[in-house]
Amino acid sequence: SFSELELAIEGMTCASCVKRVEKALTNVPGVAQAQVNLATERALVSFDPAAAEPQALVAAVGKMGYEARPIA
Ligand code: 9UX
Repeated sequence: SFSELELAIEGMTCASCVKRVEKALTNVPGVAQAQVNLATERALVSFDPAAAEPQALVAAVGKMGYEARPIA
């Protein structure tokens, strides 16, 4: 079954940033879904924990030029 991880994302300033972060996250193998909220600067990611490490999600966002930090 899937796990959910919430990320705090720093550096997003427009709707295109949101799309870029969502795409970066959904392109990580094992990620089923990623929803990014610009107003709250958070991402909610649904992923297969056997296929994707939380650190890979953080790294994928970082590679796009934003900073991600897991919450709880
Ligand atoms: Mo919007 Mo985000 O023009 O890096 S894409 S600011």
